[in-house]
Amino acid sequence: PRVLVFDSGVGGLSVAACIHRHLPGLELVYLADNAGFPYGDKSETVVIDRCCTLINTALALYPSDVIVVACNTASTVVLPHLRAMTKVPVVGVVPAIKPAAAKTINRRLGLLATPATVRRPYLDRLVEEFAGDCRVERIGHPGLVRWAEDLVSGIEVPLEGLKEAMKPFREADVDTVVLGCTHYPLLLESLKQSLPSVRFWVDSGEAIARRVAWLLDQAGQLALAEDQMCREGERPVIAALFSGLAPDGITAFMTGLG
Ligand code: DGN
Repeated sequence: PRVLVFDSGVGGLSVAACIHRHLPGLELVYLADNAGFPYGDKSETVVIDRCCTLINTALALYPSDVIVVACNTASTVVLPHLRAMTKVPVVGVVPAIKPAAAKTINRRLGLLATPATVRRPYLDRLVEEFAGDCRVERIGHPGLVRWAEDLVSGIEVPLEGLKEAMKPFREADVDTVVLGCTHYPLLLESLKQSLPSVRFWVDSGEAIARRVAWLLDQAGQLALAEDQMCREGERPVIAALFSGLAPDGITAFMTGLG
């Protein structure tokens, strides 16, 4: 079985890694809209258009059994549109407020996401439904995704800048932080240094991997996806597609998008 993992950039790799740990027999196709990065400052219409067009093109090249929108910012708006576009099951990612509310001891949560995710009404509903009696301090930071992208290119995270950005969490004395953007698990070591008093860091990777497993089980493909042996020595990511590049065969990725 094959799963298409989509994000605006490298953040979805944190999710792909989780899926691979759970389901080593899966083929993964990774699709990054690097020409459209970042999504945190784009309008809903632009994000919806780009996601649908790119995912449609990728599906034509690599028919997949499940689509994972490994981007919180996109998931807040695009899921109904994708589900109307294709019969392939779509898994979205939402900030893990419910598991965080189950962990926190002092009932103070920090929610770290992109500016777009933080201001969407969708997030208010999540907080209302799942945060219970917790106080939720939100940070919608415009720079963190860039720092995560840079880190993957070998550029160090500016620790002082990160400490400064995390000030509202220190002031609110949060003991649990929800990583509400798939880029942020890539920054975990630096985040821990900038907020040493935080006890729990919660992201959505495990929940997504479980959901993918459940969908494959429904389709009778779980045993194959879990198979440790069949792909030993093979690379799980069989293709990485970038909207800003046009290698042979995926020229369509550039058309009107790059
Ligand atoms: N990885 C995306 C998310 O989870 O929101 C980041 C989106 C972006 O491009 N800013």
